Amino acid sequence: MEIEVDTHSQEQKLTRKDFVSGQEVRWCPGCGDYAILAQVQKIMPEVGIPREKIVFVSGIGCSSRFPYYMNTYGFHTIHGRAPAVATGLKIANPELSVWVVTGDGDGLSIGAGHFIHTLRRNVDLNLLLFNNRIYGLTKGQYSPTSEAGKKTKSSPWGSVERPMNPVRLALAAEATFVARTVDVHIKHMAETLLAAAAHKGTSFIEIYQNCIVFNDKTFADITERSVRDERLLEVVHGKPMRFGKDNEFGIVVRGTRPEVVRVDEVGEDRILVHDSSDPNIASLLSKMEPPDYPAPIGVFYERHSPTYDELLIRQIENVIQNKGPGNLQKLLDGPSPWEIS
Ligand SMILES: Cc1ncc(C[n+]2csc(CCOP(=O)(O)OP(=O)(O)O)c2C)c(N)n1
Ligand code: SF4
Repeated sequence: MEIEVDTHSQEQKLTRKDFVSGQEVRWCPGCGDYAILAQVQKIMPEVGIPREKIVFVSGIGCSSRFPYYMNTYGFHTIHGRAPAVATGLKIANPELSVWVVTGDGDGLSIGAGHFIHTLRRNVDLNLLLFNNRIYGLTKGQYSPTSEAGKKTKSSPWGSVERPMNPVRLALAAEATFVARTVDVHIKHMAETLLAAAAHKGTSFIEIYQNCIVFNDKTFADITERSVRDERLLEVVHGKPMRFGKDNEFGIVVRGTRPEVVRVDEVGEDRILVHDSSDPNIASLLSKMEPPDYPAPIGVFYERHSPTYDELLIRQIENVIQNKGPGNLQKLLDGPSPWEIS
């Protein structure tokens, strides 16, 4: 895809509009994808990377139409394979800021292997998973994140599968940045996207996204304005985990289990303080799900580790320094070729 070039010099501060492509947006009216697109376009000037050094890579699905709508480089690849293509891009051109956009079907069904290994390798890219708990593009089949019992065209009597929790999967894959946000909570989404952009290594964000046509209101019980304060727990590093309209509730840990309490009954000192460098806290948060707990959003976990691209490029440089640039033909010819007879 070509960037629509204008006469903006790089010194000139870009705005949200500079990241809007001329492509007609083809999502259904009211789809949560619009809000995500708007926030990504909004934060890009703040990320401060020139457009020609940014690339959005996607697989297949409604969410995967995303690169068309960004006035950056883009690559609409094949189903589930966006992380593999993005890894290649980053290694070939480490100067690029690489973003992967995937859905719960694209990233966690056909693409589950690529998803896990990208996180495990800590490739320096940003991975946004639009979770609408359904296959949108193919008109409403259940996905790996659909709730048990979900009735769809491919599960007419209800899904008998247990849903996957993408945050738990990312933590288990040793991801170095794991976060969750919500399409309707735009301020939170923008902050989370900026935190992901600042992270070196794979940053993973699960974004709860409403598919108004095939799975409307799937997250309404936690995201509707009237219940949001009581059902969402916004975790911030260094801050006590409190929620509720007047922050009247909090999380304490008894033994190994989190528990919801009234802050005035136990005292502020007992409330668990979020530490995003602590994998145990991240694990505990990842297991907290409604109706027993509020749904946590924010940066669950972040640690700094060498990235795959960095290590690989350094290794290649070292080998070239010690052994010379190599000869591909010589490699293909020997040392032990054989002929098929
Ligand atoms: C190899 C292959 N298998 C299956 C499909 C059909 N297919 C297209 S998109 C999709 C799932 C999309 O769901 P999701 O990733 O959740 O994206 P959404 O459309 O909900 O944004 C499937 C199964 C395909 N295009 N290619
Ligand atoms: S089918 Fe669902 S996910 Fe796809 S564009 Fe329409 S509302 Fe969005």
